[in-house]
Amino acid sequence: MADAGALERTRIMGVLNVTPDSFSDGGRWVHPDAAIAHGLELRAQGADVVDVGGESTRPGAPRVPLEVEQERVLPVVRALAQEGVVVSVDTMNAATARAAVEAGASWVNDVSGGLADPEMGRVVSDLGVHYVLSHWRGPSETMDEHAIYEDVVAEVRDELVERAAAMIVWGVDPERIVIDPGLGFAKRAQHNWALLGHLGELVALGFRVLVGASRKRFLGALLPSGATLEDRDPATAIVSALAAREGAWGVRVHDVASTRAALDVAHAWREGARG
Ligand code: PMM
Repeated sequence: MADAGALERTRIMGVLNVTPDSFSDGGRWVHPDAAIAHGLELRAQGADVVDVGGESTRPGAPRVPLEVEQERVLPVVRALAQEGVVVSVDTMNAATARAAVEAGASWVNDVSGGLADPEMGRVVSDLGVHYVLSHWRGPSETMDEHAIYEDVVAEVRDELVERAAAMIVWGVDPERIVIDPGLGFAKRAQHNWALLGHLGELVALGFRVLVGASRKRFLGALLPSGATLEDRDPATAIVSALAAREGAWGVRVHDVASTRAALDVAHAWREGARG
């Protein structure tokens, strides 16, 4: 069969939360040296981008002052970028996005899709960086109240398109936008599964799509009671493989090694289908 060119590999964004209270890894990487070492480990395991966050978004989490967020993330962003790691900053704050890019980040991952800070569009456009825009309906403190949908797939799709259009009006290059269904953000388990089951409808919009299912509660609900957060990693890896099959551009995960293996299988499988 004629070679149609190499298949694109699904990218891995490794999670590095420099917070005392993230649901999945809170407290483990608060010290900058530990965070930097873990960021390097994520890259060694196969992360294409390391996503550094200083504000927990677990349900009910309070907002963190800007200075605290920046004290947490900037030294880690700077050190990892100096080591040649491709760094993303996970922030809803335009000032933190700007400071992190000045420290070497080349991605801004904004779970609020530009809704939390009206300056975000201007800053991302100015900086010319890649921008992950997630579906969001309000801060973590109150997001569960907004998990009300008649047709979750259509509503999330339309709200993402609206936010992407707003970013493009600010001057953000559409090629630099990655959309994300924001699993768990104002969504119950059935909403997350509907969005995953219809992921192709987001991919069909033409933007790159990122999926962040890693270790989330809706995966834990499939496991026996007493299962730990790490016990959710095999389910996360399977989501990664299935998301790749649906055409996702990338996945955001805590355990890079298991997702790397799952994506390698998915890639070989797709190559096999072309032979
Ligand atoms: N989820 C969390 C944080 N940041 N960013 C993106 N783009 N997508 C997500 O689903 C997402 C995110 C939730 O918290 P975690 O950092 O502990 O996974």
